[in-house]
Amino acid sequence: MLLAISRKANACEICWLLKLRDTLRSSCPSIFRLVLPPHRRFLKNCESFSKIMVPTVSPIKAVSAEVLSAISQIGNQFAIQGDFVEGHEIESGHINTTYMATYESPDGTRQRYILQRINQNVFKNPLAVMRNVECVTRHINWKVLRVKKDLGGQTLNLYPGRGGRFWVEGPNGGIWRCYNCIEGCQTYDVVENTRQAYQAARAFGSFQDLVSDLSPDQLEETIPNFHHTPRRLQRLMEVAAADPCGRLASVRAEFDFVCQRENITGTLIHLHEEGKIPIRVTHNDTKINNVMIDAETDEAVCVIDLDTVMPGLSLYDFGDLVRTATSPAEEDETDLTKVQMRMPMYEALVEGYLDSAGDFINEVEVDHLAFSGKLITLEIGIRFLTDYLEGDVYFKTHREHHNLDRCRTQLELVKRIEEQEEAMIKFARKVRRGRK
Ligand code: GN1
Ligand code: MG
Repeated sequence: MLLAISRKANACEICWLLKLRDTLRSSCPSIFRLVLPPHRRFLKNCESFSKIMVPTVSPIKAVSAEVLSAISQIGNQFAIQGDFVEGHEIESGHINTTYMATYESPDGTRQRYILQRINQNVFKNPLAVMRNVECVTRHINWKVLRVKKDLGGQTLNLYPGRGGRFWVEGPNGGIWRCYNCIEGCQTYDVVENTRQAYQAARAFGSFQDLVSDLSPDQLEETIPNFHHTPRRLQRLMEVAAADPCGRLASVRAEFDFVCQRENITGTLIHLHEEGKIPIRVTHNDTKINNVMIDAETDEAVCVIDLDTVMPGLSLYDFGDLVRTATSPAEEDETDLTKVQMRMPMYEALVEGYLDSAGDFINEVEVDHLAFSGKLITLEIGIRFLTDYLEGDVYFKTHREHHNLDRCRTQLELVKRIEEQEEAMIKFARKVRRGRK
């Protein structure tokens, strides 16, 4: 409860909350333990960040009557019990279109479901995406049930369509699927405290652990070379050479920044080619808003957005956590002075990840945890810049120069990571040593 309140607190209220915490600690130690298990030191770290805490929860948007009717038609194609009562759009993610639909059973109980249309401009083979998602959710649910391995209480489930498959075709085409709604949870675009960072990293590490006995060959590469940073750079070069929208001149500084770092783009691919880091089943989109966090306890409950689950390098998964959890700035922040690499957040990520994935990742992977954050941040910066030069054809945009703003925050974060990379590497090694 304390943390739930603190999420919305202003600076004054935070002081009050911290005082309350101290009172609780001295007068009711048992409640204190209950409220803050088991990583108390993260609340301590949270104090130093209280000034820059920004609560951000995925916005829910009302929809037109026409869209509402389409949602109900699609929902009714799934084996959902009860009657459709309402629907909203969830404005999160740059790729798919997502709605939340509420159904009411005859006894009056209401249940919410997630209906999502796969973006076929991005996922050229949506049925392969569905096969991967089915394979991974089945594997995880089996383990949670039979082996009693759990990652946080709720798991992601696909609902069958009335035709028996786990997807249906929408009235205007498109492939739709239906998931259970993970209740009592929120997602965050910006991490508020180190406890959330620790939890998110532990959840993604647990996810990798849960699928570690699933052969990567079982999954299809739904977007070829998704995290092949040199190819991403090559694509940027091609688009820049053609400059279809005449925007290159205005982004010379960003373009040069990226080119100067060409020598690091192939590092992880080379380590893999040399046999030093293995291909595993990876999530490939581990941004912080892809983990559901319990609204009361700040514990990670479930990892979502399995569309890019594919064979990949686990470091790209850890790296995307660094990209999205260490900075207090939104991905599209225009005031670049707000972009920071907050060391305590990084430390919490390393601890959380090594707590759950530490048994199976190797020394070379540990040595590159910090580097992976820099690399994927550069890679996503390259992708936003490419899309900007191409005329915003891939990522959804909501304002002019949106992709350029996003690119700039990424490149700024690369700089901030470079400044602290040595200390970041040392920290990961220290934690690893301490656990041997
Ligand atoms: C896209 O839609 P969303 O936000 O889950 C993208 C990721 C990027 C991310 C950048 C399939 O993910 O690769 O890291 O935007 N997904 C795809 O925020 O390209
Ligand atoms: Mg995604």
